This record gives sequence, structure tokens and C-alpha cells, in this order.
Amino acid sequence: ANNERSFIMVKPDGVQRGLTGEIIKRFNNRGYKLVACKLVQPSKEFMQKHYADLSSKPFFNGLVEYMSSSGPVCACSRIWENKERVPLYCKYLKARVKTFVNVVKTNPLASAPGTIRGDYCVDLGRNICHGSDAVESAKREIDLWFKPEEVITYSLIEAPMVYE
Ligand code: YYY
Ligand code: MG
Repeated sequence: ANNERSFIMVKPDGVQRGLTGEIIKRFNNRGYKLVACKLVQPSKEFMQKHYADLSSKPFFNGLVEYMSSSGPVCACSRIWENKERVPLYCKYLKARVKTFVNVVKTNPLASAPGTIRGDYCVDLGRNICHGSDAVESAKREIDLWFKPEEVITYSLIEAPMVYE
């Protein structure tokens, strides 16, 4: 089993709408191990760091303002504990994360039913969930959001029932 980690965050709209449990459950159902989870009220400066890659975009200020002033977010990390070979896993991580979050599209209206965005939201700026888009960005985001001791190492008892 590999132990590459993803970073998933329920955004303020998702938390306010009571969808935190639904989103956590989606990933649980698929067999991904939750290794970190906390409710955070991020500052503007913190969200600027999180979305640093988007700082030149016209929507950046509004995004940062929204994410830091609309209520808490729920930050989570998961391990994709499965038997896929690492190169294949790396190749498809983006697609896999996007499959759960939105099927490639950021705009929920373009997201397929069955995905998180496709099932729960309609507007671009209220798309309820963030998922890191690559192994490297996940690592950067986990280091930003969590102290090392907040990411827990444990065995998932149901793992042999999920993976052959
Ligand atoms: O990774 P993802 O969330 O699907 O999209 P990003 O391109 O990383 O943008 C982050 C965030 O910014 C997006 O979830 C909504 C918001 N946003 C926006 O408000 N307007 C856009 N034109 C593009 C993105
Ligand atoms: Mg993104």
C-alpha cells in the first residue's frame, strides 16, 4: 500500500449548509482513510497562502475574503491506501481527486451528478469543497494546515474488507 496523502477541505458554504458529514462520508465510503480533520476559522493571510498560486487571478481577493469571513472550514487529510502502483497512481491522482470533487470542472454546473459538486451545489464561488490537485500541492497544503502531530498514523480495521 502506498501512503500518499490528499488534502480535502469543506468550504464555509459546505460547513454552513451542514454538508461536512456528507462530504466526509463520500470519501469514507470509497475506503479512503481519514488521517486528520479539524474545524478552522482561517484568517485572510492564511487563505492568501493557501491560494497563493491564484494570486494573479481577478477572483483572488473575493475568494480569499469569502473563505476567511463566512464561517469555519473543515480541513481534512486522507490516505489513499490501495494497491495501485505508484506511477499509475500519480498519473491519475488529479483525475481521481477531481472525480470526487467535480470531474475536472471547477464550475458546479459543469460537474456530473454523482460527484460532490455535481450533487450539492450550483455556483462557482459556492462550490462547497476543495481538493488538492496533485501529490505536490497536497503535501504543501497538508504542511500549511496541519502540525505534524495532527496527522495521525493508525490502521484502518476495515481495510482488508475494502482492498483484496
Ligand atoms: O481546484 P478548484 O477548486 O476546482 O478550482 P481553482 O481553479 O483551483 O480555483 C479555486 C477556487 O476559486 C474555486 O474553487 C472557486 C474560485 N474560482 C472563482 O471564484 N472564479 C473562477 N473563475 C475560478 C475559480
Ligand atoms: Mg485548485
